Amino acid sequence: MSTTTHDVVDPATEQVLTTVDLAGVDETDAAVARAVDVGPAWRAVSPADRGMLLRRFADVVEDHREELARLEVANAGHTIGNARWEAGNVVDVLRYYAAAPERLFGRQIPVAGGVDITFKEPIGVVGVIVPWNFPMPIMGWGMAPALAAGNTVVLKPAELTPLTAMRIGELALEAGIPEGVLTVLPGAGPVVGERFVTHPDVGKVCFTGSSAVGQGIMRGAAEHLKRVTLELGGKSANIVFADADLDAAAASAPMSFLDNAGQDCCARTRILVERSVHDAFLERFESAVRRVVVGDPGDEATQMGPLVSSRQREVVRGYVDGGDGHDAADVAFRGSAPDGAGWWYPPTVVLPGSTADRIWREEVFGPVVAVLPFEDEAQAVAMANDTAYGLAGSIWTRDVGRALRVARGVQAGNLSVNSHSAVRYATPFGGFKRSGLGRELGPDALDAFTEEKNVFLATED
Ligand code: TXE
Repeated sequence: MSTTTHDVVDPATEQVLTTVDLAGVDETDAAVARAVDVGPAWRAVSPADRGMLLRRFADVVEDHREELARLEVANAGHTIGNARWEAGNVVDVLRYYAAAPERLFGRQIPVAGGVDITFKEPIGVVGVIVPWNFPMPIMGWGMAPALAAGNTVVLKPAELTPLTAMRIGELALEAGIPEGVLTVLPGAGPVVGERFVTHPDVGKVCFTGSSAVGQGIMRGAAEHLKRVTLELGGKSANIVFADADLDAAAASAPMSFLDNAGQDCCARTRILVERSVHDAFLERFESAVRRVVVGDPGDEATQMGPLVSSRQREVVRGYVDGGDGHDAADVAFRGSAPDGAGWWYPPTVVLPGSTADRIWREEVFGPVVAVLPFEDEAQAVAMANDTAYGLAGSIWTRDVGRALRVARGVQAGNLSVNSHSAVRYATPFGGFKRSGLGRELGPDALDAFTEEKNVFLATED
């Protein structure tokens, strides 16, 4: 029985949308037990039929795309345009991995005395822990490859944003995914999430969230030698060289840190500009930032909505205004934000005194970007790498050789040249250094949700 509930709030209005029962340890254990029970039957579904079920799941999500998008606008404050993309991303990811059950190829390896073959076996029960910043896509990235590979899944959405995950869980049943194969379990991180880590029948934990909690999960997983994938924070660089198309670089830079109100692990929150074009870039960038439409996330014209919670807004304010022994940041200019109810925060551009400033080094997770000049290519790469994180980054230049050199030099998992695009379902996504461990999406995720088994068959006496 649930002992606690959580009020789910619309961040644009501060109105309570609904109250959700939070699972406890007993309910988590029951969901894991069910996932163990149905595992053999799910693995016994033929590869073609498992693919067909995932395709049908994608179709049902697609049929409910607008409903899911509207739900995310209300629950997370995402703009309607983004929320439609996010629901569509679940569809795309399910369709991409629907092809996988029939393509989980092993290998035949030449050896003496017999035949050696490998199989990609499911791990068993996978616990997926989802954060509040991208509830739908991150749910899809965990569950789709896990299910395709024959695992069963227990998934915990974030306390703040459980509604779309709960609805997608219902749609899975509607699509014919057998009961217990995917269980969505709203609950508190330190209760349900932690139980995934300690439960002996959960073979793998797939976590996206803060570095601090990720570290705790890895520590706990070490106790049980449990498999983990960790997708943590970022402080990604947007490097603008003097030979770049400056208009394009300046026009695209605002949404590279303002998308999802900056609550994006790939947000390009450090802009490095070659000194000779620093002022010209800043001038163009300022007018682009001021033009960003911040407001009602349900309005088609809106580009940026509110922050997810008042707590998150306090965190962001703290970084900009200082306090608790920290200096205030030097704000160069700001965009606009509505007054009144809702956890609004304006797009904010700061000019740090040096790379030692807190705002240059730490993940703010809000609509705040810091800009610093650099002298040459070597310094740009050194500055980009002078961070504990290594998730994403952008390089703006017309010189192809430089683009590749710098891309190879920056220690991050996902780099884009003359673009800020970081996520494609067919390509690997994940971080270097403290941004995480392992890769999601693309073919790599199938390896992350399978164990490779080697079988030797003797053919000689
Ligand atoms: O994350 P938490 P929070 C960063 C971002 C943000 C900060 C804090 O900088 O400001 O983290 O956000 C579950 N065992 N990112 O506090 O707590 C929790 O219930 C197991 C970056 O919301 O890490 C939720 O489902 N699970 C990030 C999920 O972990 C636990 C996205 C994430 O919550 C747990 C989110 C525990 N002990 C925040 N404690 C990204 N990489 O994009 C919490 N959880």
